[in-house]
Amino acid sequence: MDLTLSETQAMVQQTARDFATRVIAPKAHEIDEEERFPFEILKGLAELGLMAVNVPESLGGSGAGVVSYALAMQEVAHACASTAVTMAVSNMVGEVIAHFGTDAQKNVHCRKLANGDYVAGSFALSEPEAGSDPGGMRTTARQEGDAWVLDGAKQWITSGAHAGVMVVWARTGGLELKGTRGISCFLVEGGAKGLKIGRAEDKMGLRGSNTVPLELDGCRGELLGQLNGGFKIAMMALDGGRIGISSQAIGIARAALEESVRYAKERKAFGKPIGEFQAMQWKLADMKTQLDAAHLLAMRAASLKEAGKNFSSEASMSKLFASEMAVRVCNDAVQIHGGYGYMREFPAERHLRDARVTTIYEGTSEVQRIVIARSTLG
Ligand code: COS
Repeated sequence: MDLTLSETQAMVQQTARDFATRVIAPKAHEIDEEERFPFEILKGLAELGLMAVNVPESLGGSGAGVVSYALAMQEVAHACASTAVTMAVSNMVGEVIAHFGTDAQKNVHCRKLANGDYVAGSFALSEPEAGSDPGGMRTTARQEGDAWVLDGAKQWITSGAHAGVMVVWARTGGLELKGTRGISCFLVEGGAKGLKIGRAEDKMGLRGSNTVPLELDGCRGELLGQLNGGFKIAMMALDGGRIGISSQAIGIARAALEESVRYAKERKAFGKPIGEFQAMQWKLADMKTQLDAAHLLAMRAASLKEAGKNFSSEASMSKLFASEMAVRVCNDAVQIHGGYGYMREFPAERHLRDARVTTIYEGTSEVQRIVIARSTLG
């Protein structure tokens, strides 16, 4: 098995790493502290082609593939997890539109997501009473002439207040199409009439990302993909999205490990650096091993998707392992830093808060286990 990166993959990784180190990392603390949406950084990411990494070049994207996307996501998350989730959702929205949109939809929205005309894209599936079970959604859409009109509420929508375009799911089926079968997918433009943005959530982590509830009150949308075929679009998008969140978790955990190593070499106790104690060495060894295992799972899922093979269960394994690994590794990083690890001044505290949601969004660990178990049982 050859794990060597292609020229394109190595270049995308290096481009993302340079920008993350030079521009994003120095601002990460302030973005978190001030809950500041990083407009200027997102513009910079778009200029580097990182807001549509796996969208074809013919639609304005980078066409660099899924492995490149996963590597870029790791680098950005290593610097700032809030910026990374905004980038992840925008990339996912660009891919969904590139895959299911009409030529007109693709040409407008993919290009604007890729070139930064849209600062971000949003993915509006969850509702106040339908998160893990999107088949239970209540938002409806009805046709009025050529247009579709949506009514309902969406919850926890990343970048909702700033998105140029959102993919929004709603019920279109009659009584005979209950559950997952009667759901369609729509494109709603930012600022559309009838789209009301609620107050930004006050979150534990990812405080620089924007998370809002939406109210759809006679909101106009355009059908994306087939009528009543929306649930599959959501599932396919989330399969790919889970590779992005795995990579985000890996990036956060890698930052936590690197800071732990630095601290373990500098901090002295009982007359020597704490890194010379076996208690610290074993912790660092476990952190590194889990991190590399998560990276390999992410690379496998990304390679399968890139090769056009089935990757749903592998993406779930990757997301399950990487997100839970990140919480453990970031928790260990706080422990290694001792009292300082609990202080806002040290990044270890932010990493733990940022990592925590990765076991929840884009499918909880419990949902990932459902997907993996179904595929294992056949
Ligand atoms: N790709 C394509 N199609 C898929 C699919 C996938 N990965 N997973 C399921 N489908 C299809 C099924 O084949 C089925 O099609 P038919 O109606 O033609 O038989 C349909 O979708 C319904 O599938 P299923 O019966 O498995 O749906 P469930 O309601 O049992 O849901 C889970 C399955 C739990 C896996 C799904 O609801 C899920 O992923 N939930 C989490 C949602 C999530 O991640 N939310 C976070 C939102 S973003 S923060």
